[in-house]
Amino acid sequence: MLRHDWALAEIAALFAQPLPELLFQAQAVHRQHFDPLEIQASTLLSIKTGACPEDCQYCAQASRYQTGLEREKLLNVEEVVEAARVARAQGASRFCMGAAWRSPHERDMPVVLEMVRQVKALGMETCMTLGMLSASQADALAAAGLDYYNHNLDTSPEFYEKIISTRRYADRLDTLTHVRNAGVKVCAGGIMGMGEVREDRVSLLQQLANLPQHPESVPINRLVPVPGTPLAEAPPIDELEFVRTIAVARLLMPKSWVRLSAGRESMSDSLQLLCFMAGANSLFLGCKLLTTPNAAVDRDQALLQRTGMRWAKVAVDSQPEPLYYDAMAVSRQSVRTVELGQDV
Ligand code: SAM
Ligand code: DTB
Ligand code: SF4
Repeated sequence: MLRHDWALAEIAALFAQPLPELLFQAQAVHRQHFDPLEIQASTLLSIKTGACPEDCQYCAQASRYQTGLEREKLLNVEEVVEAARVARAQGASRFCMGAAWRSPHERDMPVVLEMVRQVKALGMETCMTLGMLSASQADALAAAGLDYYNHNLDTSPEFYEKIISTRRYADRLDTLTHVRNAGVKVCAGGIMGMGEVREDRVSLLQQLANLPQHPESVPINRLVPVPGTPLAEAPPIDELEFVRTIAVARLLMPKSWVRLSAGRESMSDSLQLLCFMAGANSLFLGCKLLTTPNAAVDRDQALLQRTGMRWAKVAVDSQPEPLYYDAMAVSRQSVRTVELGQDV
């Protein structure tokens, strides 16, 4: 049964267990709802880069930090569709488009709506992360056929103001409400390793799990330290604490895709496998995240082959061409169709 009434003490008790116990529980729950051999792959594209007015201390794209990033205007629809085609050929089932905006300007909405329509027409799932949304913007994205909207809570309500001052935690929650009400699937998670303590990780997971409906997708990012940002020198989170966080996210949100998100480039294959065994079953595929490098596609393909795992194939409405790129010679029969939109 899915719960939405987790107390902080209960979550803290899950975290505090011996790691082998916690991993065993997380795996048991994972196997009730998912094929543990399948990993869902999303590819990211920055459709508008840099010059962001916000002050998120981790971010390469905030204009107030000297990160040396080259800013780029909103891409045109053709460039985005071409990138989506490449991602599909590499095995990605979802294409995520991110913009360095506080919130989308009305002037840009027709362009992003067209991006959604055309990427969807390739037979891929679509996701966007454009900052805060009004209810009417969320409705417009839903009408264009957007499958997911990513908007992270990033950290606990208590730690949030140490990381971002240009908007409030409540603003983030309001956007998630607008997305949910519009009927778009919610992708919401956070970043580990920003100097927060375990209580903050407990509190962030409580916020996510106690939403009226669990986010269908929960990205767990490990901070990518970006030179020039205030968090450039943040000490990295302990690896096993990171694994614990994934395991507890899996226990609290059993039917959600838990994504091992930013930070994989600097993780060993063994650590990534441990994260999968703790219940992570999704990742970003492609050599770049938004502005920073990601693990190489060849390395990810090899990781799946070495571990005997495979890409999850996702059912989408229109599928004009085969979605699955058979790079690792996985037989057709072994590609199980995963139905999304679980009843949470
Ligand atoms: N501007 C929009 C917003 O902030 O909602 C969308 C893009 S923003 C880059 C998306 C998310 O990426 C952030 O909420 C944060 O969780 C994550 N992120 C950004 N920079 C990161 C970094 N250096 N390391 C890990 N995660 C990061
Ligand atoms: C999420 O949780 N992680 C992605 C996606 N949602 C948009 C972004 C990671 C960004 C990492 C830093 C960068 O490349 O700029
Ligand atoms: Fe802007 Fe998003 Fe980066 Fe914050 S995380 S500075 S809102 S691009």
